Amino acid sequence: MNEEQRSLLLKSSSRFPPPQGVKLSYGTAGFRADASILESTVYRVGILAALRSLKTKSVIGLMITASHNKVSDNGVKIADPSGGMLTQNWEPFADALANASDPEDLFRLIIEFVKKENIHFEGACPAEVLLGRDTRPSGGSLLEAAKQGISSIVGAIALDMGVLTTPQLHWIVRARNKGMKASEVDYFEQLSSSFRCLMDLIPEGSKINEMDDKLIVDGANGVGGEKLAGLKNMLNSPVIDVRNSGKEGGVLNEGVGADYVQKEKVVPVGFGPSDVGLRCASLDGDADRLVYFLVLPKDNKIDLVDGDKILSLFALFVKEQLAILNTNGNEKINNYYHARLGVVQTAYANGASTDYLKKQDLEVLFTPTGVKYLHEKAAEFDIGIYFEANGHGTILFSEEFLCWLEARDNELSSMSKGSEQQKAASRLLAVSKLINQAVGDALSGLLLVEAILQHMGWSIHLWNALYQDLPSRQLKVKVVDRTAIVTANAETVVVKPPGLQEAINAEIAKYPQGRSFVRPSGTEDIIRVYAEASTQDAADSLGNSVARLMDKFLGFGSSS
Ligand code: NG1
Ligand code: ZN
Repeated sequence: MNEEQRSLLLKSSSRFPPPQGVKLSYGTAGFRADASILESTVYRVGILAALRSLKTKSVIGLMITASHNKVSDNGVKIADPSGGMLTQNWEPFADALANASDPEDLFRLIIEFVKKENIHFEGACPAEVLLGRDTRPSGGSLLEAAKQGISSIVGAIALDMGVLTTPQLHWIVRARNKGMKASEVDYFEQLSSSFRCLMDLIPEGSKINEMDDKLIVDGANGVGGEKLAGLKNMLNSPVIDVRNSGKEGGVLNEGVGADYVQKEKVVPVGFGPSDVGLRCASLDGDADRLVYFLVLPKDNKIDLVDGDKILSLFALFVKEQLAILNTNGNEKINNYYHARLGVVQTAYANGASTDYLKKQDLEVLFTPTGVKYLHEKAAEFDIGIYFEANGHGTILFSEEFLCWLEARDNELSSMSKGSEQQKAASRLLAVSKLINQAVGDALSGLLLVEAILQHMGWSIHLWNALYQDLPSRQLKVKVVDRTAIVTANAETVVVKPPGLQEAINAEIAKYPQGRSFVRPSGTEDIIRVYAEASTQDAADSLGNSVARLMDKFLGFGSSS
């Protein structure tokens, strides 16, 4: 590293002192905190993004968002060259960088890391970082901090992409690195054209009635509502009514949004008795989560159609198309590709969904919470479908399978255009273009749900009736030190502190179909308790008993 670089880093970092007495952690989804203390962190993540770009000789994304969290929070995370999350190997460096106490300390860490990773500053290819942010008011000043961080690496370029959903930025980064067209307009064009392709391939006779053509979407007063409003103009159907778009004066994620709807199981602000029975959906603040719901006639309650049910719908459709592709009438065909289809869930998946998926003969796997783990597992399949119950998920297609599928689609188009097999091949190709291959994306997920419902001729009621969720309860418990809990087996078993798992087991044994687990949150300073049982009262009671065990084993706090 030359003298110019050294003095640039030391000088710019002195303008971004870290907050005192705060320990920051990259966690499961980047850094998150009250926006007022984040400038230094975002500046430092800017440096990291530029270094990552130098290391990978690729374009890197930096997204400023705190997703479903309150409007006064903000956060920052990195999109790797593939459009996926930052490689886990770099997370310890991110933590160290964010917590470095002064410019000298920061500089020393960078020097050591650059050496270890063999990063060259004078390479032919300058660092390039694409910046995106959600609609939070703090986004503008944090974006400036990110730019300062990036430009403290000599020659690095920061490109402000403006206000985007998180999945849009990931999509753009992926497309740029694949040499494809990669603007926001290209994103919208790809989504809308593959959606129209799926709609054109809907089997005759599976038209659903007019009332079911309407979809009402809660945009969480965030970026998703605004983007959906643009996207819907490129589609002929369904009729999409966007509420809580952020333009009506509501507050981001306050009484609205996918997280609120999923966790509280009540209607979001702006929905009410006149929506009973209609198909409704909710996005989170940065539009990487999607849940559907039905408004019930009483008490602002809803019937939640969560990520597990979206996963089930996708898995059924993909399985059906694969079956059509691989048979001709009753006979198996010669040009056959045994595509491995897998579905990936976490312990938060409702037990009824897992039972249902297994009964459909699907291979179901579990990973710890955190999209990066699910994504990695799903990528092991030819078609890997993953979803968290909270509505974050997507479908990944392997390059090898896509290559075969394209060739097969061409072959079938010339031999037997319009045959069932050819249509199945075209549908799967359209799905691979519609659904975001980089991360879970509420907008592309929503269009795929809509296309599949039309294809099946299903109302939301029929979809919801695939299986009935077991009643569940989630609680948060504040404890002295959440890291005192150590888990194993995809977070289903506590290994530390000793005796806690036995105590949880004893509670579970009291309830028919009881299941409960606890884990430290990766995004909040709390322990999460999950409980499931045959009735809501039983699930509540099991959850409360396990929450009390947290107090007993980990020191006093308060459950909520
Ligand atoms: P934590 O706080 O680690 O539980 C939450 C979600 C995750 C994931 C991350 C990132 C639940 C129970 N947990 O993580 O699934 O979405 O946020 O946003 O919903
Ligand atoms: Zn989100």
